[in-house]
Amino acid sequence: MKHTWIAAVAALAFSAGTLALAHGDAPEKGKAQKKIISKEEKAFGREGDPKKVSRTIKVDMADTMRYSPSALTVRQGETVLIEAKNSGKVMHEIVLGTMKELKEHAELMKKHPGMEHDEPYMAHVAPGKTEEIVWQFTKAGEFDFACLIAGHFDAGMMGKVKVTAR
Ligand SMILES: [Cu+2]
Repeated sequence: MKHTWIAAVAALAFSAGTLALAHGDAPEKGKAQKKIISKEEKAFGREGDPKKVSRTIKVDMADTMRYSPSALTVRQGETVLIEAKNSGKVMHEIVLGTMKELKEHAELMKKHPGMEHDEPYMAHVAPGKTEEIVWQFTKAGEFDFACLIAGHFDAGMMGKVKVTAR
């Protein structure tokens, strides 16, 4: 009896190991672990260096299709860690961008609901989980963030980031 139990545990451990392998190079602990930082400048900034994070901003996502807070203020040049928590029971995401880009992206998501993408300015968060975005807001202005999962954007799951000039 004891042997059967040990065998079952070993089998479980083995399958867990295989699962981790199947995951490939998927980041396990969010973007903060990534070594190569993209130099690409977007209208709303660039990927941030985790070592230069000056502030952590917590954003909660709920099945009411709302973010809280839904309005963020950062200083131009500031690198922030956005900690996005999904308190809901369905998948949510937070995608930084300009309203124009986000609208286009949301339309694309409607046509291809299973579309997989991962960029430094977005985090897909499973129910009960927390994921991180490290972003440097290099330009002053008003930007947006939204959940582009089909139906969520249309339900108003969006927020604003105000970047104040330094
Ligand atoms: Cu959502």
